[in-house]
Amino acid sequence: MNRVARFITMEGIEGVGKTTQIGFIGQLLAARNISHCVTREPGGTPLAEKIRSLALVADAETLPPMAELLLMFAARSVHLHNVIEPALKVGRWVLCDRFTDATYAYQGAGRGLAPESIEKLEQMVQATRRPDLTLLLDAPVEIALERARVRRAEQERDRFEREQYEFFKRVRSLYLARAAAEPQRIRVVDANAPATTVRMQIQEILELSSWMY
Ligand code: Z5A
Repeated sequence: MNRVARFITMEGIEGVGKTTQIGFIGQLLAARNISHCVTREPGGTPLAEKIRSLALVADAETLPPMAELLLMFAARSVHLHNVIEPALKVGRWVLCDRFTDATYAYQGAGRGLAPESIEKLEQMVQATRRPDLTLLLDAPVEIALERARVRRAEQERDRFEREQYEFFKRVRSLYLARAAAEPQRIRVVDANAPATTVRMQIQEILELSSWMY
């Protein structure tokens, strides 16, 4: 059967379990012989991964929020051109760990940049490309940060991982506001549950969609 290739993104604050669950979605698709690739932002190609390092690695020199925003869209432009669009064109589904909702959440709500600036870049870089489905894994900030932070010592944390509770609170609120504004595309998954329960919620969302059949 010829299914239309779908572009699915995973979002949420750090530590909610995006990386854990994206692998599971890949297994679900593979079980149905749906050709797909798993990728991430910022990054997903050798060049975009270099841009990721510029944006994430903590450095002595300040990276102004606008420069951070431009790096996110520079990486996205490379990723769209070299991975996402070619995959969708040949019928491969794309599972992407973060996309432009993260820009609204982190550079918009987190860093305080105007959403209008983000919208302009979104239009320029993506034209009409938007995710078909976004799974927003949601958990209280303190739970998610605790999960993420046991993994890395303070000096090994990147520029985002060094941010404080209030920053992630703003990021989470913006994600939830976007989900409320676009309930068809952005589906909220309760990630404050054991990984197997999160998995079941995701499976239900995907299996209820007609795309999988
Ligand atoms: N960023 C941005 O600012 N603007 C943009 O436009 C884009 C990104 C695209 C890198 O993202 C940074 O880029 C990100 C925002 C910024 N920084 N932050 N924060 P990333 O996705 O690469 O980094 P991350 O979000 O920090 O990933 P993460 O910490 O790996 O989180 P995760 O993928 O959501 O979680 P995980 O690795 O699957 O799980 C974390 C731990 O919790 C791990 O030990 C698991 O075994 C455990 N886990 C997972 N699920 C559960 C459940 N359900 N219960 C208990 N424990 C669990």
